[in-house]
Amino acid sequence: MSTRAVTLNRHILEEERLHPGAAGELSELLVQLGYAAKILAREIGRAALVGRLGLVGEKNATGDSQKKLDIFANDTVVEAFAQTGLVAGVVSEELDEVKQISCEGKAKYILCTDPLDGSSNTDTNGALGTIFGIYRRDVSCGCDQLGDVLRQRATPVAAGYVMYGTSTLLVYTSGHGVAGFTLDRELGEFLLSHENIRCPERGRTYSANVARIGDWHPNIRRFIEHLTQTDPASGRPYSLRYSGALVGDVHRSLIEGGIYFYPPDPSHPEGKLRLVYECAPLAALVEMAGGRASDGRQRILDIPAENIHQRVPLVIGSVEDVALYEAFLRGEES
Ligand code: AFP
Repeated sequence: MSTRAVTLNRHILEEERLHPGAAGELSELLVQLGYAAKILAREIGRAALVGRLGLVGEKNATGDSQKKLDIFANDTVVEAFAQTGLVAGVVSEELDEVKQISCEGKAKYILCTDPLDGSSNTDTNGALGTIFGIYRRDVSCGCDQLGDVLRQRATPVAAGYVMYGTSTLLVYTSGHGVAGFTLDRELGEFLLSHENIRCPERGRTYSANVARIGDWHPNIRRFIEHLTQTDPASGRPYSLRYSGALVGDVHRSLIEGGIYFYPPDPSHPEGKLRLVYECAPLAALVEMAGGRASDGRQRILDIPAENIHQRVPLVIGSVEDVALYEAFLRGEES
């Protein structure tokens, strides 16, 4: 192992130097995120050995049956951030309300997180992830207005995901490009493995739960027909890849190009994915890497959050593929 390898913590400190006047608080939060990710990587890896697979028998705020790992992941991430004293509140898929942590002046941040994305994959060893967005709060706003930050269409000051797959990857941005780190389990360190990630402008794969195609807008069906027609000159047909975990499908699009979409349907009239802790953090990251993210019509980061568990349609990935989806949806393409 070369000592020239860049650890996550060193990268965070180098990024901090790019923020004149930074006090190191955001860095401290990102270091804690890395720590929580290591714990989750270990526990997810041995969940079947320690009775941590399966359901807890409860439902979360958005009606999903909670898995034991959902609860463990939520407690691990919340605890890791709470102990810094820098977080005023946490918005989580597993918490009905904003969890107020501290009202002190130094608690300048709000964490929005999906602690375990793709939890329907837990018992089948499929891809899993953790999504996070860190927002700065206006400390003049009292603690009971934490949600206000989200209504201001704030863009996260840092965002990213952890992907628990064949290896454990942490991909993040704090405003200066997107970088990816692979967990070296022996060393217990996240090491820089993907420097300055740029999302290819076009891909060759699409990710969507096409079992629902009959419920989608006819223009979306035309978009899929277009993608699946054979035309080597335009790189078609695209292949279908759907992991059941947004993080897994967005990661593929970020690295190889491609598009993920989850349109509205009768059982999800607003879309399925949650704006504040799934879509907005990933939109901030993908845009930073040159990609695009919208609800099919409006940029995700321009959508004000009316409530913390608000759902929106999502299309995200390569800039040309997402733009084409939007053009089809408007009926400009056929
Ligand atoms: P869970 O985290 O509740 O498993 O949901 C996963 C998810 O939010 C996203 O990660 C997937 O892409 C999508 O939902 C899968 O939804 P369908 O099962 O309806 O395709």
